[in-house]
Amino acid sequence: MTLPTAQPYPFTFPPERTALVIIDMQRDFIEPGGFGEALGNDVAPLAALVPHVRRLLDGCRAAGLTIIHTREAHEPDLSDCPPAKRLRGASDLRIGDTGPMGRILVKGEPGNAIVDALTPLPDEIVIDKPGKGAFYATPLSKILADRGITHLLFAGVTTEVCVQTTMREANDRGFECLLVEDATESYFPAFKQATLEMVRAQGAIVGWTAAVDEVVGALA
Ligand code: C5J
Repeated sequence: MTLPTAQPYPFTFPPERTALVIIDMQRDFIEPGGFGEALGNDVAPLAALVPHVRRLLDGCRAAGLTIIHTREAHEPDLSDCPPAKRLRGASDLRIGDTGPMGRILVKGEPGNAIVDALTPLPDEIVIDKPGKGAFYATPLSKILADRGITHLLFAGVTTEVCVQTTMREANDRGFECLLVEDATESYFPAFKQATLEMVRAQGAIVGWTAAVDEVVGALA
Protein backbone atom coordinates (compact mmCIF):
# COMPACT_ATOMS: atom_id res chain seq x y z
CA MET A 1 0.00 0.00 0.00
CA THR A 2 1.37 3.42 -0.98
CA LEU A 3 0.57 6.98 0.09
CA PRO A 4 1.58 8.88 -3.07
CA THR A 5 1.49 12.40 -1.60
CA ALA A 6 3.29 11.62 1.65
CA GLN A 7 6.23 13.91 2.28
CA PRO A 8 9.07 14.02 1.42
CA TYR A 9 8.18 11.23 -1.06
CA PRO A 10 5.65 8.38 -1.32
CA PHE A 11 5.44 6.07 1.71
CA THR A 12 4.79 2.37 1.17
CA PHE A 13 3.62 0.11 4.01
CA PRO A 14 2.30 -3.43 4.41
CA PRO A 15 -0.90 -3.15 6.55
CA GLU A 16 -0.36 -6.58 8.13
CA ARG A 17 3.02 -5.45 9.47
CA THR A 18 1.98 -1.91 10.39
CA ALA A 19 0.83 -0.57 13.77
CA LEU A 20 -0.95 2.66 14.59
CA VAL A 21 0.66 4.18 17.69
CA ILE A 22 -1.52 6.78 19.43
CA ILE A 23 0.55 8.71 21.93
CA ASP A 24 -0.81 10.00 25.26
CA MET A 25 -4.34 11.10 24.29
CA GLN A 26 -5.00 11.40 28.02
CA ARG A 27 -7.27 13.64 30.02
CA ASP A 28 -4.15 14.97 31.83
CA PHE A 29 -3.00 16.60 28.59
CA ILE A 30 -6.31 17.39 26.91
CA GLU A 31 -8.74 18.51 29.60
CA PRO A 32 -8.58 21.48 31.98
CA GLY A 33 -7.05 20.54 35.34
CA GLY A 34 -4.39 18.12 34.15
CA PHE A 35 -0.64 18.18 33.68
CA GLY A 36 -0.80 20.13 30.41
CA GLU A 37 -2.70 22.99 31.95
CA ALA A 38 -0.59 22.83 35.15
CA LEU A 39 2.41 23.63 32.96
CA GLY A 40 0.63 26.82 31.86
CA ASN A 41 -0.71 25.65 28.49
CA ASP A 42 -4.03 26.33 26.74
CA VAL A 43 -5.42 22.82 26.24
CA ALA A 44 -8.14 23.79 23.72
CA PRO A 45 -6.14 22.92 20.56
CA LEU A 46 -5.53 19.42 21.92
CA ALA A 47 -9.23 18.92 22.66
CA ALA A 48 -10.01 19.91 19.05
CA LEU A 49 -7.69 17.13 17.85
CA VAL A 50 -9.74 14.27 19.30
CA PRO A 51 -12.18 13.78 16.36
CA HIS A 52 -9.32 13.67 13.87
CA VAL A 53 -7.51 10.97 15.84
CA ARG A 54 -10.82 9.09 16.10
CA ARG A 55 -11.23 9.16 12.30
CA LEU A 56 -7.73 7.74 11.88
CA LEU A 57 -8.35 5.13 14.57
CA ASP A 58 -11.63 4.04 12.95
CA GLY A 59 -9.92 3.62 9.57
CA CYS A 60 -7.03 1.65 11.03
CA ARG A 61 -9.35 -0.54 13.11
CA ALA A 62 -11.47 -1.31 10.05
CA ALA A 63 -8.36 -2.30 8.10
CA GLY A 64 -7.20 -4.63 10.90
CA LEU A 65 -3.99 -2.82 11.80
CA THR A 66 -2.37 -3.46 15.16
CA ILE A 67 -3.45 -0.61 17.46
CA ILE A 68 -1.23 0.63 20.28
CA HIS A 69 -2.17 3.34 22.77
CA THR A 70 0.33 4.91 25.17
CA ARG A 71 -0.14 6.77 28.43
CA GLU A 72 2.46 8.84 30.24
CA ALA A 73 1.91 7.27 33.65
CA HIS A 74 3.87 6.91 36.87
CA GLU A 75 3.62 4.48 39.76
CA PRO A 76 1.72 5.86 42.78
CA ASP A 77 4.96 5.93 44.81
CA LEU A 78 6.68 7.86 41.96
CA SER A 79 9.59 5.39 42.06
CA ASP A 80 9.74 5.62 38.25
CA CYS A 81 9.71 9.43 38.16
CA PRO A 82 13.17 10.98 38.35
CA PRO A 83 13.24 13.95 40.77
CA ALA A 84 14.51 16.09 37.89
CA LYS A 85 11.28 15.41 35.97
CA ARG A 86 9.02 16.02 38.96
CA LEU A 87 10.68 19.31 39.87
CA ARG A 88 10.12 20.92 36.46
CA GLY A 89 7.17 23.18 35.70
CA ALA A 90 4.63 24.64 38.08
CA SER A 91 5.74 24.39 41.71
CA ASP A 92 2.19 24.12 43.08
CA LEU A 93 0.97 21.26 40.86
CA ARG A 94 3.61 18.69 40.03
CA ILE A 95 3.53 15.07 38.91
CA GLY A 96 2.03 13.12 41.82
CA ASP A 97 0.25 16.12 43.34
CA THR A 98 -3.54 16.05 43.63
CA GLY A 99 -5.29 18.05 40.92
CA PRO A 100 -8.94 18.33 39.85
CA MET A 101 -8.76 14.93 38.09
CA GLY A 102 -6.80 13.08 40.76
CA ARG A 103 -3.05 12.77 41.15
CA ILE A 104 -1.26 14.24 38.13
CA LEU A 105 0.19 11.64 35.70
CA VAL A 106 -0.28 8.77 38.16
CA LYS A 107 -1.52 5.35 37.00
CA GLY A 108 -5.18 4.65 37.64
CA GLU A 109 -6.16 8.26 38.40
CA PRO A 110 -9.08 9.71 36.40
CA GLY A 111 -6.87 12.28 34.68
CA ASN A 112 -4.45 9.58 33.55
CA ALA A 113 -7.10 7.84 31.45
CA ILE A 114 -7.33 8.06 27.69
CA VAL A 115 -10.18 10.38 26.64
CA ASP A 116 -13.54 8.63 26.26
CA ALA A 117 -13.75 9.01 22.46
CA LEU A 118 -10.51 7.05 22.03
CA THR A 119 -10.98 4.37 24.70
CA PRO A 120 -8.92 1.31 23.73
CA LEU A 121 -10.83 -1.82 22.71
CA PRO A 122 -10.11 -4.97 24.75
CA ASP A 123 -7.82 -6.44 22.05
CA GLU A 124 -5.74 -3.27 21.66
CA ILE A 125 -2.37 -2.75 23.34
CA VAL A 126 -1.93 -0.11 26.05
CA ILE A 127 1.59 0.88 27.08
CA ASP A 128 2.20 2.84 30.27
CA LYS A 129 5.44 4.76 29.94
CA PRO A 130 7.38 6.73 32.56
CA GLY A 131 9.33 8.71 29.97
CA LYS A 132 8.55 10.81 26.95
CA GLY A 133 9.55 8.04 24.55
CA ALA A 134 7.41 4.87 24.46
CA PHE A 135 10.40 2.51 24.12
CA TYR A 136 12.14 3.57 27.35
CA ALA A 137 11.36 1.22 30.27
CA THR A 138 8.40 -0.44 28.52
CA PRO A 139 7.75 -3.78 26.71
CA LEU A 140 7.06 -2.02 23.39
CA SER A 141 10.09 -3.39 21.50
CA LYS A 142 9.19 -6.99 22.34
CA ILE A 143 5.51 -6.49 21.51
CA LEU A 144 6.37 -5.13 18.06
CA ALA A 145 8.95 -7.88 17.42
CA ASP A 146 6.53 -10.63 18.48
CA ARG A 147 3.97 -9.33 15.97
CA GLY A 148 6.46 -8.82 13.13
CA ILE A 149 5.70 -5.10 12.95
CA THR A 150 8.04 -3.15 10.66
CA HIS A 151 6.08 0.07 9.96
CA LEU A 152 4.56 2.55 12.42
CA LEU A 153 1.97 5.29 11.94
CA PHE A 154 2.07 7.94 14.70
CA ALA A 155 -0.66 10.16 16.12
CA GLY A 156 -1.27 11.90 19.44
CA VAL A 157 0.20 14.57 21.69
CA THR A 158 2.34 16.47 21.99
CA THR A 159 3.97 16.54 18.58
CA GLU A 160 7.39 17.78 19.59
CA VAL A 161 7.64 15.96 22.93
CA CYS A 162 6.28 12.43 23.36
CA VAL A 163 5.32 11.87 19.71
CA GLN A 164 8.63 13.01 18.27
CA THR A 165 10.69 11.31 20.98
CA THR A 166 8.96 7.99 20.34
CA MET A 167 9.26 8.37 16.59
CA ARG A 168 12.98 9.00 16.87
CA GLU A 169 13.39 6.01 19.18
CA ALA A 170 11.53 3.89 16.60
CA ASN A 171 13.55 5.25 13.69
CA ASP A 172 16.80 4.34 15.45
CA ARG A 173 15.44 0.82 15.96
CA GLY A 174 14.88 0.39 12.22
CA PHE A 175 11.14 1.00 11.93
CA GLU A 176 9.73 2.88 8.93
CA CYS A 177 7.77 5.71 10.55
CA LEU A 178 5.05 8.08 9.37
CA LEU A 179 3.62 10.97 11.40
CA VAL A 180 -0.04 11.71 10.60
CA GLU A 181 0.04 15.50 10.35
CA ASP A 182 -3.53 16.37 11.33
CA ALA A 183 -3.75 13.64 13.99
CA THR A 184 -1.09 15.23 16.16
CA GLU A 185 -1.05 18.51 18.05
CA SER A 186 1.11 20.72 20.21
CA TYR A 187 0.42 23.50 22.68
CA PHE A 188 2.80 25.51 20.44
CA PRO A 189 1.84 25.71 16.72
CA ALA A 190 5.39 26.65 15.73
CA PHE A 191 6.80 23.57 17.49
CA LYS A 192 4.36 21.30 15.63
CA GLN A 193 5.30 22.85 12.29
CA ALA A 194 9.00 22.60 13.05
CA THR A 195 8.62 18.95 14.02
CA LEU A 196 6.84 18.07 10.77
CA GLU A 197 9.60 19.76 8.82
CA MET A 198 12.50 18.22 10.76
CA VAL A 199 11.02 14.70 10.57
CA ARG A 200 10.84 14.73 6.76
CA ALA A 201 13.99 16.81 6.13
CA GLN A 202 17.07 15.36 4.46
CA GLY A 203 15.19 12.60 2.64
CA ALA A 204 12.98 11.46 5.57
CA ILE A 205 15.76 11.47 8.15
CA VAL A 206 13.25 10.47 10.85
CA GLY A 207 10.33 9.47 8.62
CA TRP A 208 7.41 10.62 6.52
CA THR A 209 4.29 12.74 7.05
CA ALA A 210 0.81 12.46 5.51
CA ALA A 211 -2.77 13.52 6.27
CA VAL A 212 -5.51 11.45 7.95
CA ASP A 213 -7.60 11.42 4.76
CA GLU A 214 -4.74 10.01 2.77
CA VAL A 215 -4.05 7.20 5.24
CA VAL A 216 -7.71 6.32 5.76
CA GLY A 217 -8.45 6.56 2.02
CA ALA A 218 -5.62 4.14 1.20
CA LEU A 219 -6.77 1.66 3.85
CA ALA A 220 -10.45 1.73 2.76
C1 C5J B 1 4.50 16.09 27.59
C2 C5J B 1 3.65 14.44 26.08
N1 C5J B 1 4.38 17.06 26.70
N2 C5J B 1 2.79 13.43 26.02
N3 C5J B 1 4.05 14.84 27.32
O1 C5J B 1 4.99 16.30 28.67
O2 C5J B 1 4.04 15.00 25.08
